[in-house]
Formats: sequence, C-alpha cells, structure tokens
Amino acid sequence: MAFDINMIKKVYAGMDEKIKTARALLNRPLTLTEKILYSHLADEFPAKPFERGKSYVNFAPDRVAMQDATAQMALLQFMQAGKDKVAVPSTVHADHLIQAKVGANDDLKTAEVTNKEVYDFLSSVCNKYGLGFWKPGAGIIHQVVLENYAFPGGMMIGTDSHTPNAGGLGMIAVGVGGADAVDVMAGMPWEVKFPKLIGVKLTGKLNGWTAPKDIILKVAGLLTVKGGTGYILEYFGEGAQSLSATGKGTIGNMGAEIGATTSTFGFDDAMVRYFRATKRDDVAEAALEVKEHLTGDPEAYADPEKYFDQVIEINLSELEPHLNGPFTPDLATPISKVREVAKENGWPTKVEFGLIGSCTNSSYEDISRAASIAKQAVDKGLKVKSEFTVTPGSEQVRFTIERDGYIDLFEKMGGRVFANACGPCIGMWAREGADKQEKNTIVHSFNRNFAKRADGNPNTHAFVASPELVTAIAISGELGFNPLTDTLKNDKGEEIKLEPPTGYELPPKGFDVKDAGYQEPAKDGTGVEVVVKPDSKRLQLLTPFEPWDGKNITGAKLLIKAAGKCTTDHISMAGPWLRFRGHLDNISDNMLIGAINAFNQESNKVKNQLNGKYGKVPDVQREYKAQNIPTVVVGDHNYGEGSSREHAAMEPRHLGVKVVLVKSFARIHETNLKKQGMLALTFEDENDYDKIQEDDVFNFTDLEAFAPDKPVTIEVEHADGTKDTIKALHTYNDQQIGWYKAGSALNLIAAKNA
Ligand code: MIC
Ligand code: SF4
Repeated sequence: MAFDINMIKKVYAGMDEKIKTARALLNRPLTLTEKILYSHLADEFPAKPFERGKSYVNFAPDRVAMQDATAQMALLQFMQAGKDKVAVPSTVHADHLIQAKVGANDDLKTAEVTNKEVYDFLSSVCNKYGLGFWKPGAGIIHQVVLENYAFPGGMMIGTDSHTPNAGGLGMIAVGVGGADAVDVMAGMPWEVKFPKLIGVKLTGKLNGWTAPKDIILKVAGLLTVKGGTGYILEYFGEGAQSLSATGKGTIGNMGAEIGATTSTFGFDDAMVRYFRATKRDDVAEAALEVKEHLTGDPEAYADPEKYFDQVIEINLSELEPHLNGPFTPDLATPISKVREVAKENGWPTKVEFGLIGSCTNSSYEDISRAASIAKQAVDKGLKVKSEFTVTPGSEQVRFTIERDGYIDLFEKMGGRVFANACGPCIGMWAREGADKQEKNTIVHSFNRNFAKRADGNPNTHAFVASPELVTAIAISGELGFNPLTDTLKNDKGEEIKLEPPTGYELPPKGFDVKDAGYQEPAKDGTGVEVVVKPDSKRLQLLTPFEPWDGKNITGAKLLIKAAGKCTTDHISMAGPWLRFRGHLDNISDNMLIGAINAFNQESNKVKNQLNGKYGKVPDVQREYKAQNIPTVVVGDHNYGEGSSREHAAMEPRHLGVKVVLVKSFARIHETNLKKQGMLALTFEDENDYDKIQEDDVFNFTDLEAFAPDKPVTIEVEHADGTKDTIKALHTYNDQQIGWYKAGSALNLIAAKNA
C-alpha cells in the first residue's frame, strides 16, 4: 500500500546514464547532491553546467507530501488546476490540527469532532484525485514519510518546512509552499534555483550524553538562522556513517532552522538497517544495487574545499550536548556554560516543562535513550521536578514503545503521552495558565522556539535540546543542570549522578502496529463528491486573484514597517488560527498581528493613514482595501523565516497588499509571494530601510518595464513633503514575471488546462 517499489526502481534504472552525462558535463567527480539533482532534471540536459545560486532549474520530483494545515490550501488550489488525478504519488497527513490537552485518546476523539469538516474534505479530495490519506492519529508527516516513503537518491517536495527530515534516508527532500506542490501534482516541473553546497564533514563518534540533535544544534549556532539560505548541506565522513538513519533525519529536519534548502547523507548500512526494520527489504536491495550512485564520489569527500562552496568540520568525539534558545534556534550554548549564560541574560532557570518527541525527535532510538534516563529516576527515587510530556511521531513508534514498556515507564515517572501529532510544537497545546503570560522556561526536543510558538505566551523561554537531555533537565527542574558533572538528591537524601543514556537504534523485537491509519484512494475517483459548504467558517473555495494591470503602482501607503525578526509565525500565526487554514478570508484576520511595528515597538498596532488612528493590522488593511488603496509592507532581514505556510503570502495578497520590501527573504516565503502574484523586493541599499517613515507613500516609476535582473525604482514621499528615491532588487525570472502578470502562478496553470 504505502510505497511504490516500481517507481523507485525506475528512478534507479535511469541514474547510471544521467550521472555519467553529468560527470562529463561538469568534467569532474560529483557530490551526492549533484548526482540527485542532475538525475531529476525535468528538461533535457543543459549545454553548460548550471550555476550554483544563479540558474533557475526545472526538476521532476518523485513524490509530494502535505500536512493538513497546508494541504487544505494546496488542495483548494489543485482543484482549480483542472486535473482529474495527481501526476506523482502524493500523500496528505492529518497531524497539525490535533490539540494536546488531556492525553492521546481523549485529544484525538475531540479532534475528530472539532475538525470533522476539514478531515472529511481532505479525505474526499484525496479519494477523488488519487492521493493517499494518513488519518488523524497516524502520525506526523515527516516521521510517516521516513517510515514509508523516503528512499536514497529520490527527490520529494513537501508543503512543510521540515520536509528535509527525509534527507536522513539520503533523499533530496525540500519544503515548499502549496502552489509548488500544485505544479508537481498537476504534472508540471518544480522550479528552484540550483543550490549552493555546504559540505559538513563529521569525524569521530558521538558518545555519552551527546546525540545527533547536538550536531545540528552546533551547526545552527555556527551558521545562524539565515546561513543556510540557498544551500544544500551534504554530510559525510566516518562520523556521518556512525549515525542511525533516524539520527540523520533529526539533522536533516532542523536544517530548516538555518534556512537550508535541504540536507542529505550518502546511502550507508544504517539506512539498510532502517529499511529492513521498517519492512522495506526491497528498497534496501534496490538501493544496494546502485549504491555507488547514492553517495558522493570519493574525490569530493577527500578534497571537499574543491567541491563545496563552504566546508564545516565537526569532531563528534569532542562535541558537547547543547541547549539552543530562547526565542531563536541558533542561539547555541554548550551545556557546561548554560548556568552562567542564563544568569547573565536573566533567563528563568526553573524549568516548568520538559517535552520530548515531535517530528524531529521521536524515533525508537530517541525514545529508548530518553527512557533510560527516566528509568534511573524511577529506580533511584528521584522526584521529577518539571512536568513531562511525550509526543510520539507515528502510530508505529507509539505502538512499539508501548509494547516495549516505555510509555509505562514515562507514566511512572509522572509523564503524560500526547497524541501522535504536532500538538505543543505548533501551539496546539492547551497549557494551563499560559494566558497569564508569566515569564517561565520550558525545554523541548522540537525544532523551533520562536516567541509564543508552543503555548501562545510571549514570555515563555523555550530551549531546544536532545530528548535525553530534556529528560534529565526535566528531572532536575533546573535549566543549567549538567548531567555530565552534577548530581541530584533522591528521596533518601543521597546524591545521585545520572548515568549517560543508553538505547536501541531500532526495536530489538521489530516494529509493530495494529492500524497504521492509512486510507488508500479510490481507483476511480470521478464519482467522489467533495463538500465545501458555502457558509463554512473553515473552508472556502478560492476565487482567482486579479491579474496585474501592467501599470506602475502609485500612491501606495505603508501598512507596517516590521522591526527585527519577522517569521511566518509573526505573519500568519499558527496555534488557534490553524483552524482557518482552509478559509482565506477568515485566516486573513491574523495577518502580521505578531510583527513588531518599528515606530512604536508594539505588535498589531499600526497607523491608519486615512484617519491617523491606530488599529489592528488586518483591520487597517481592510480599510485600505475597501478604498482600493495599494499598500506596502516593509521588513528586516530573513523576512518570512520558518514555516512553508503560503497563507503568509496569500493573506496580504487577498487583503490588497501589493509589495513586500525587505532587507532579505527566507527562500520558501519569497517563492510563495511570487507564486501568489505579489511583488517581493529587497532594498538595494540596506540602509534605505531606515529612510522609511510611518506616513510614507510609495510610487513605483519603472515597474512597467519589469524585467529580470532590472532593479525597480521607488519614489518614497514623506509626510513633511520631502522625497527619497530608492532602488529595490528582485529575483524574478521571465516565467515568474509571467505569474506576476497573470495574478498568480495558478492562474496560468488553470488557463492552460481550461
Ligand atoms: C511548523 O513547524 O512551523 C509547521 C507548522 O509545521 C509549518 C507548516 C505550517 O505552518 O503549516 C512548517 O514548518 O512549514
Ligand atoms: Fe509538526 Fe512541529 Fe514537526 Fe512542524 S515542526 S511538522 S509543527 S511536529
């Protein structure tokens, strides 16, 4: 049911020839990334090698995966594309909409009632158009993909920024917006700039308390949240081969936190073991037959400086466990320094919650290692000081860890198990007392820790660490607790030192599951009815966006100048708003409500230039829209960092914002804006950001000549009558200018298939 071995064999059958051609074209040995990219070209081989970071390339991905919070909008768009069936194997995963409150069973039952309309919609669209549907409770998209679909040398896109999790099994798996997924499902290529490459050489071996998570926490500290933008990270070396496949998945997953396009690893024994354990011996056999194509050429790894644009080397034997945070995933502190740094920064050191699991860290290895720490607490009479929760990544993992006694153990330690879903990781956490907005600290093994993300409280300081370290810290209740050196007092008053974690890479008794939660689509879906009620609050059919009138934009007012970090969580918040992910007008009421207004340092309070009054961002924007007045959003660096949610681009489009002008963009968000027919621009001179004032009006003077590589001129009129003329850059190629002209990329597809 789950995967298609013939599709995989077909990919492998073509690889030999394509890789030979690519080697001849580049006239040198190849990295793994180049092998996978060049064997997935949608068009003929080019006459010259692609230029990294410059050439736009059309690729032909093997699969598409979507999660429920993004699939709704993607599928609503697909329904407009005029196709009967998806062109490549595709799946939808119901994971984001389940709220974590009481515990797995109750929460799942509640979700099935509250989200019924959306689940019915997803299930029927899947059935109609030939997509596999993983029902609520089946697990989190990235874990389910790893267990069922990922394969070395493959290429996949997914409407979720953590899709690169599948890089753990040697895939090029990339997070995209729904409109990109629609292209591929409609049988068109997926376009992306040929990435630059970072080689990460891992030497030595993890030991003691260090886990794969610490590798990516360290890398995030080195590269920062924007250091990976435009890059694929390729991990290699003996250290890489010593990691489990799921450990590699964790590293790939969190590549999203540094903005990387994806991360990948060469095929190795750990992957073979994982395929066998997940009952995919045939994938292992097929991959073994072409194994030289599924890893980089030895020359590339022997002399990485020549093959990669940047090289990082990490000695795993010396790596320390890390805690990253608060409020940003790249603030990396080795555990031995946390106490000191926390004091300097005034971070609350009492830990209220330890949360393990999520798509990032819920493998059998993670859980068994964390459980070995929990067991010591139970056996040695240590009272657990923080609350503790576990979110399994899939039903298969949950069923297996329950069978092997780990759930029981966590419960004995005082922990709670949430449903196999995103839950607290995405603000779907009904945390008691969060509304009081008290300053507090939590530690989790998830990937993101932006303000308000887990519980909606802006004062929650969230730190990211490995599950084993989170468990130890939860037992101690103290942020600075260093299990390598510190002791804890037990109920008899004895000083106890925790032993380093031990665990199993894979379940010794194999994986097991009763009902994995998969729904196979109907063979012939033509008769399946898809229901979207006209008065629904959660689903709304889309109306195509207006095409560009071909004229310069003039008289555009500044809606907001956002200061500092403006992630997709600031632009289109998740948590309670997830319920409107299928209803563009309703979700637009969250547009930019988290962004900080540079003129008053407040969120959701901007000046309405029509009456001088301050109002909520969406309200003010709706007033401009009502009067047909175009507006501009101005932002700082790495604007739109984080999620793939295209709502962050569709909401401003729907409400009449015309331009987003920033110092720099995160990759997925920039593409999302382009696809939805918005103008995504960057300041040629970053300092021009400072020239923008609260009452500014923008006139574009040469947009009528919009062309690739040609900067755009903007006249900025200030309230005092003075003017500044500034230049803005863009990265639109001819095709993307076509989207802009048509009003959106989808308008073009729909016209073609009409
Ligand atoms: C996230 O981790 O932020 C999410 C929620 O999974 C998002 C997708 C979404 O907003 O639906 C992502 O990472 O792309
Ligand atoms: Fe879900 Fe969190 Fe993973 Fe996103 S990062 S897919 S919200 S578990």
